[in-house]
Amino acid sequence: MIQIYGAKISRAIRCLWAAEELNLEVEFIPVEMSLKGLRSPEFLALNPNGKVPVLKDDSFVLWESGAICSYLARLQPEQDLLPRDSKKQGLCEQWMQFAIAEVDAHLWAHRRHTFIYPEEKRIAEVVPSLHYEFKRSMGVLDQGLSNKDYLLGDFTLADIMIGQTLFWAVESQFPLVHDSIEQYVRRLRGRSGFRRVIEKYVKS
Ligand SMILES: N[C@@H](CCC(=O)N[C@@H](CS)C(=O)NCC(=O)O)C(=O)O
Repeated sequence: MIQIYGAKISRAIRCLWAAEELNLEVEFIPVEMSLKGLRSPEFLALNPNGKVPVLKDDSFVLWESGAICSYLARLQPEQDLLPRDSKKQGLCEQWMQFAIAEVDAHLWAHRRHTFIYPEEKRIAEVVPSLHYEFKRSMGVLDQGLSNKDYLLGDFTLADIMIGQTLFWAVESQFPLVHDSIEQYVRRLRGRSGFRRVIEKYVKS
């Protein structure tokens, strides 16, 4: 069975959510989120970057949450979670990369400069620019949604990658700025696939 290494509160949720929407059974392997767990020789042999999520399918190993979600979706192509139509697939990947580069990156930098880095490495002056860039991305997302329930019309991996990142933004008290995005977040949280992830992996 496919194994997903991760933690309850981590980007592994994206992959568990994709698996749930695809009705794919996966085994969740919790990893100790400390340098001891993530930088152990055993874990570094799986992911030299020392981060979760990691997927293991027999001897095949894959890391980076977006790549893992795409791998899972390709196992069930008929469900079009990663659309087979090349133009729709391009748009799906566009939003997946936007999630990482234009939303996740700002939240992650904010976290590093507010509490992850030791105090002497934190640069308080970058924090306003991270809020500025995040807000700008919300404007782009608002336009992308333009009265649609999901970014491509139908639910796809783009919504999983953006959605989990927005849940994280809410926890970090980054305003979502637009009503359309607030409603989108509520719609995503209400999906049965996402609620099963919470029941199976987060609450347990
Ligand atoms: N771009 C990577 C980011 C992975 C990542 O930063 N994971 C976090 C948990 S959500 C982690 O393992 N952090 C440990 C560390 O940075 O040492 C992905 O999307 O998979």
